[in-house]
Amino acid sequence: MKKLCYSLSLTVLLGCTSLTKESNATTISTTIQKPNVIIIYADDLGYGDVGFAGAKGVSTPHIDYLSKNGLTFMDGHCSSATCTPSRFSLLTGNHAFRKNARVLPGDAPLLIDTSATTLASIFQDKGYTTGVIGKWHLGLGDGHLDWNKTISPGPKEIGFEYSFLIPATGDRVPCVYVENGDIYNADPKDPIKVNYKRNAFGVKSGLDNPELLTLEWAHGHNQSIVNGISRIGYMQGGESALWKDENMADTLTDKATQFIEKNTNQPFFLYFAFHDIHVPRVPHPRFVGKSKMGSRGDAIAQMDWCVGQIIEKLRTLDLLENTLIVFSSDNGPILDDGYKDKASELVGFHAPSGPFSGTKYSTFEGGTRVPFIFYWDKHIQPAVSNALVSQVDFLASFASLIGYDMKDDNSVIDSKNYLNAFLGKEKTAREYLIEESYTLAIRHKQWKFIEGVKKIPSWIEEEKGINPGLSLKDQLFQLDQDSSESMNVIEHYPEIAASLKAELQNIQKANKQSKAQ
Ligand code: NG6
Ligand code: CA
Repeated sequence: MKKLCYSLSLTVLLGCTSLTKESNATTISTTIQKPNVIIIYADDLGYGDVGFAGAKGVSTPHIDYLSKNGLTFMDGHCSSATCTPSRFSLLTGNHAFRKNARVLPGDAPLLIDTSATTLASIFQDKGYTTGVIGKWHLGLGDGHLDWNKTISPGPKEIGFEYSFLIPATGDRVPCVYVENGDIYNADPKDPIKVNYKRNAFGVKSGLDNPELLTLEWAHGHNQSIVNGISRIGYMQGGESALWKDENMADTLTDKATQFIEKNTNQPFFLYFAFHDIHVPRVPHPRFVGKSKMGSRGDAIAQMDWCVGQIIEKLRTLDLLENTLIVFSSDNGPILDDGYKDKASELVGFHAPSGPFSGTKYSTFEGGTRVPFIFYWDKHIQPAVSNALVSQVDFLASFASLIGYDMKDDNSVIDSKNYLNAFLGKEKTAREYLIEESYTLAIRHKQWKFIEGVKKIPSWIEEEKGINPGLSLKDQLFQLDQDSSESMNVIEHYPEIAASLKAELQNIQKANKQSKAQ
């Protein structure tokens, strides 16, 4: 077997048995080879959408393999119940409320400060080749974006050497890939124009030309038509570059496996962000009918296949033992997210959020508690962990893994080092955890406090048919007795609610000088 001896092999502090919850003060140092790290990030995949968590009507053998042979977190969270904020936290180590990050239109400027330390920049700093492949949704350019010129700033300016992107989401224009800042397969004679305010180009739309659609829209998504599907936003041109939704999983997986192949002899960090299972769900014909749940289930099967391709590629290249794989999702599940794809009608007994209430957009647990696996052959022992963990901590934890010193770093406020929990060496992690949606919630021990809102956005229930978990008043739930958050007990425990509210405010106030818990 080929042993990988990277020239940059480093000393990593691991294996301390007497750590305090936050301590970096490890005492035993072990020399290990510098591992590759791959974060596989599914989109809108719920806690219960995977086989090992009880999915019905679809099987996910490759994700189940990671779970069975890795460390599966039962209380693992993305930072927010929607995409852009979660991705922002994943990459910056900061909560999205600090930047007021919301779901972005496809022509938004880059949301991440290029001078900030990021998950990518720490790996780059330590000599890794870094790459991002798949859905971006963090904005591109400086606010004066011309899609026909090399786009900057973008992933490169925050630490990704290679990028192959869906710029925003599959349901937003422009429906083209961007490779290293340039439109993939662009034809300079057919420039691309994008407008999110109005149909400035007079193009056909889902609203005016429903006869052209192969997938009907339910709400929103009635503007430019690309590949028979109407999207959010208007675009013109770029015919040669337009993606085919049914080939997207193959295209992205090819790019990811090529990236791995190219970096066989040097350490790499790959952030592989799937389009699946976000809308529009248009799996390749070979996955159609693979589930009993229509296109949403088929997209889960397709996504699982992509995971399998990555594992297989690593195995073929003899890299599996030297690669730490994280599998997770950017927010909870959603059935109807704007297209008539029968996800609700065909869901049957399948519970996308598992035993929890709430989904994408919701403040209840189903909004942020997602599939969450750390797999590292021979280094992480197969187990289940009940530690309270968050993706916001990946930055500081991976910094610890690769020996990046964050002591003097002031751009990262919220990310904390819980490497020992992520490697299965400790059973506990966060004492407090923030969940973002239209409000903020804070978890502590068995308690969950949800801050009241001034107004409950009506569209969450009306359009999406989901319980937003919001109230005009503060709420308190006792999760050990009420995991579905059905009984607000704030009147019984006012002092607990008050202390959690105070802690939430402390965390909100934390800044670069006084970092959060
Ligand atoms: C919403 C879209 C939804 C989805 C979401 C972002 C409508 C009515 N809804 O505005 O379809 O695109 O934004 O999803 O347009 S996320 O996973 O990227 O956060
Ligand atoms: Ca998402």
